[in-house]
Amino acid sequence: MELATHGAMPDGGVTRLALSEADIDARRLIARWAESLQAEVLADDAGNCFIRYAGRDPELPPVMAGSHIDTVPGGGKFDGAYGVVAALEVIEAMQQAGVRPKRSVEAVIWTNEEGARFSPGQMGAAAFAGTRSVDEILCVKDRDGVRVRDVLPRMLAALPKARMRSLGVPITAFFEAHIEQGPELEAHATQIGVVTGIQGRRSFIVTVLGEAAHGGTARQSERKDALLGAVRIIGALEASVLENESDARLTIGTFSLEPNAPLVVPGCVRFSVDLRHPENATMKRLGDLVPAICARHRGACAVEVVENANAPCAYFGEPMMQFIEAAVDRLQLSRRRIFSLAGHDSREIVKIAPTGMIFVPCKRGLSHSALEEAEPHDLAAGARVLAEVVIAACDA
Ligand code: HGY
Ligand code: MN
Ligand code: MN
Repeated sequence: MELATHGAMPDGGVTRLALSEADIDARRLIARWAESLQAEVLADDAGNCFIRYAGRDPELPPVMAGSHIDTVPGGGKFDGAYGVVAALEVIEAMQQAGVRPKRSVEAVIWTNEEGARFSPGQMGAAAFAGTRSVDEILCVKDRDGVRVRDVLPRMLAALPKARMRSLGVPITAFFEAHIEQGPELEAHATQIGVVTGIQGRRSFIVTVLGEAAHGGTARQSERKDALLGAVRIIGALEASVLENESDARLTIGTFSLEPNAPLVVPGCVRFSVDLRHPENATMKRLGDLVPAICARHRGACAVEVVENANAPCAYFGEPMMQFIEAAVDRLQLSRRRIFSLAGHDSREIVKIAPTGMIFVPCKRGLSHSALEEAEPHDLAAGARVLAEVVIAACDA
């Protein structure tokens, strides 16, 4: 709740975009919490932050647990933030119980999971996993032309006691607790979701280039109206991509037009296409349709399609799921396996270390909304499962 005050919106939602003042203030707050936990704060060149509780053998690769604290505009209090706070709770519980595990525990804040300001997301986790270069992510610009490299130093300067560490240190395992962001656990009155994997995602930026013209005089037949072109393309995307594909998800999340004036025929329209599907072959087929559909329905305009993310389904594997299930059973909580339709930093970390996710229910499955809600007893149950798996992995 205290974290949610950073970026709080009047409607109860949270807008805490990556590397914004709210994000920086939130990290300052977590660094203060770290001090009271007698834990050390570390950071890397991608802005990922680690709150480290040293183990008996500090040389062993740490067990990491965490998530992200950046949100979408008008997001909720729990998406991401829950996983970071739960990881801090694990450290606090160990510290208060006087438990010093064999391996160190690091609570992690991955930078820019949402990609709402600097796209695509999962930026910090991808840099840690080595799947995206730091140089590349530092050049990414937001819609005002501000680059990651222009704001990252401010965030690091806000953590003066943070010890810089190289990217991608070896880790024993990574665990992410997260709200489900879907209705399944609530519908089945189940306390814990043991996540089997994460559905695939492809995203594109489409630019429709027409010609600005006088809205009153330009002949309809001679217009290169970028808006009408974009509307035709989006209509065709919806018809082609979603037909007979009930598991497909298509989101046109950003849309801008120029010059955006009532009396001017729009000369340029830019919009995002976010496509998801739980099967890789179908994901590939549907994603490959996007450029063809844009070309076919562009009319008199030109169209440019740039694919800026192409992530196949990720799977956490049987051993990890059984490892988490054993912990849930020790705590005598109800559980079910669940496939994540939302993307997470774990998608990147599973490429380099044993990784598992723990879901807890959220009200009506709502997320990326001010209406996002979760019950304290569910959040606590998830944090206890996280503590169980972290301590088990520490002492394995
Ligand atoms: O988009 C997603 O699925 C995640 O919330 N970033
Ligand atoms: Mn999230
Ligand atoms: Mn999210």
